[in-house]
Amino acid sequence: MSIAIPIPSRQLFIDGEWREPINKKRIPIFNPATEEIIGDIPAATAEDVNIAVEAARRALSRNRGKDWSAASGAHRAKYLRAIAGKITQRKSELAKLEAIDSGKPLEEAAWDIDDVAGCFEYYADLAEGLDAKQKAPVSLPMETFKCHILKEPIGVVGLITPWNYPLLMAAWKVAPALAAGCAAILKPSELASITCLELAEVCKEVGLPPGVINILTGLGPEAGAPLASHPHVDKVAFTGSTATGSKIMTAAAQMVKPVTLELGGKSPILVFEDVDIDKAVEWTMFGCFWTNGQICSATSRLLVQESIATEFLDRIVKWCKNIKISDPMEEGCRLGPVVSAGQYEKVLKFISTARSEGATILCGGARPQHLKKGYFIEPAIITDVTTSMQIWREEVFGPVLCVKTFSTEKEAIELANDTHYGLGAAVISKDLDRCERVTKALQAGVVWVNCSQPCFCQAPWGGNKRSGFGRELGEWGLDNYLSVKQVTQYISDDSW
Ligand code: TXE
Repeated sequence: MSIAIPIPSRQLFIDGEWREPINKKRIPIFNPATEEIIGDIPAATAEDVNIAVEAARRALSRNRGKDWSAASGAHRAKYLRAIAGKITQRKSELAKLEAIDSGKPLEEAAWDIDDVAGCFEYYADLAEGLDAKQKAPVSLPMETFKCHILKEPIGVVGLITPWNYPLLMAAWKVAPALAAGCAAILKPSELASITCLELAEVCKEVGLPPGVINILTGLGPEAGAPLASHPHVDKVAFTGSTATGSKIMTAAAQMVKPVTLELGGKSPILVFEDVDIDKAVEWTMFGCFWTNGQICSATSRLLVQESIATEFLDRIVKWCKNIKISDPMEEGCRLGPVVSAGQYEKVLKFISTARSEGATILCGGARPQHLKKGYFIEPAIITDVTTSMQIWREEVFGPVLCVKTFSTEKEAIELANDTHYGLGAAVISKDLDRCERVTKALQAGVVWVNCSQPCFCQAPWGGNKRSGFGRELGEWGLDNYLSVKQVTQYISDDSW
């Protein structure tokens, strides 16, 4: 039972206007719950990217940037608040579009839209605060010189985002970029772009100056690659796979332009024997299966202490068997389909490889019997895993949890850090001293203690190792889009 909602038909958003792509091509949109085509989006190519970059540069030079980059932070904050207001007004519709497009349960999509509005509000506050931070003095060891710093927008920025949190990942980049006074070109994922095109409509409605935000939908190699390598794009921020992140970094390196990369993960959750089992089960399940397991920080490797392993596994298997898997628009849905046919095949292949390598699929890992169509996969719990198996080492990005047991804290930490990735990690224990020790030992950019996945736009987000570098959100997110200028003045008694 799918709730019908009209899918808006949009064009590319360039220089404050809707424009057909130069080659007039469009990409079909699939509803992952029904496998039906429900609309299409424009397919930008390098020519459209060039036009958008020119528009963004004009936005920064128009009136010498006075209406945007050289305006006060307080001026820009008004637009950010207006965007937040419009998003909140359209929350119900945007959440439905997000659920239909990405497959995430409607309830979760509605939380995302709240977070999107909250992110724009938060960066409006930071934009206002930016004015007071200008001309911050730097103390020098010589009185004959004085020094201060100016924080200036970095320029035109290319923002390339994924499909798991389509509008929220866009907000994490667009809001701080605009707060800083940059002009942006956003390239959302071709697998889920609908709400990002609605963001364009919102920006048009609030009267954002033309060219300040340009939104180009299209394929990665055709629209994303020319954006990343464009000589007049001053910075690139990317969230997505490690393989694509590496390509973007290579392209940026040719121009010596800065990048921030938020890439894949294989995050562990460490459950010690002293836990409250009910709470530990809830956080483990939420950490792994929220957004259908398609979260870069999903705690997809469970490390559970031997003494409670049997009971814990029984409990999580029961939880998996009772979860409501359905069309994301259905009330009470906890697990929808994965995003696409490609992702569906990829996840099933991971599971069959794990089986052939000797792992045990304790439950799930196949299409639920009651759903004949759609990219649905029952949540899988996988045991008898070795550290050399693909399922232990590589990001699956689907409803799959692999499990290993440990006997000591030292062993748990070693297993947790046995990965090329370093995005998230969680530790669950009543012993807070232990939590602190383990937190320090974990190689991850985000550590959750007695929880997994809560995320606040005030706190820094990002990873280590092959999960990327740079931090989004909080003040760190704003700094991504600011350039620091040193101004040093010679103070002399001489007349000159
Ligand atoms: O990712 P891509 P895909 C992981 C997850 C998933 C896998 C593949 O494991 O199974 O990546 O998903 C754009 N130059 N994550 O193929 O390719 C692309 O159009 C410039 C983790 O969707 O990384 C999209 O806008 N851009 C992740 C964006 O990059 C290019 C979230 C992400 O797509 C490009 C999503 C190119 N050459 C997937 N090629 C996370 N960290 O949250 C593609 N793109």
